[in-house]
Amino acid sequence: MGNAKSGAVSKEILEDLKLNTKFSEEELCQWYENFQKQCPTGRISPEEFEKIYDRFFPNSDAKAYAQHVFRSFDTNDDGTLDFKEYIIALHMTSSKTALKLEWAFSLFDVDKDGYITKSEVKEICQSIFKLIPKEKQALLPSDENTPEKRSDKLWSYFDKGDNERLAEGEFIKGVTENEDALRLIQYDPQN
Ligand SMILES: [Ca+2]
Ligand SMILES: [Ca+2]
Repeated sequence: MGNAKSGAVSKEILEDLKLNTKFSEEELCQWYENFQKQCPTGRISPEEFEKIYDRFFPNSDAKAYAQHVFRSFDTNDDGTLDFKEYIIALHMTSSKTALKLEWAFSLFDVDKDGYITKSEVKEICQSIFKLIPKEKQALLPSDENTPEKRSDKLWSYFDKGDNERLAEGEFIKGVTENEDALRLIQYDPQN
């Protein structure tokens, strides 16, 4: 413990992650050790990330959703997740109490232009819908039981025309003020 060994996580990244996540230094070092074992290259590819999601959603098709999540955490746009991006992802998605809304915004902002359009909402709703096992899809209310209906319903909470777009503040305000909207931007397998 505490000895700087080759291959250890850099002090700079460690300090940064301690500041920006709920993880302690010990936890982060443990994560790093696991990360290096599973990813000797130090980079997670989209395919590896999809496999992680497959394990969480064995009864549904998580591929499209995993690709969107991957994109939202690949902050430097190099097509891989490094340790820092991976830990931020873990921190954002493992939070049980509140979904991190800034992250949710970046998930929906598919082309990363700082706004969410109705077609982006539709694209993410389609990937969320695929996370829902077939038998649970059958139990959905009639205004949410297709990806199109789900995205129309979600979009209606933001009071925007079909060709208008949502800024981050408007998105966060909309889902904070409306429980239904908050529920529709995610899929919780426990429910
Ligand atoms: Ca990256
Ligand atoms: Ca956008």
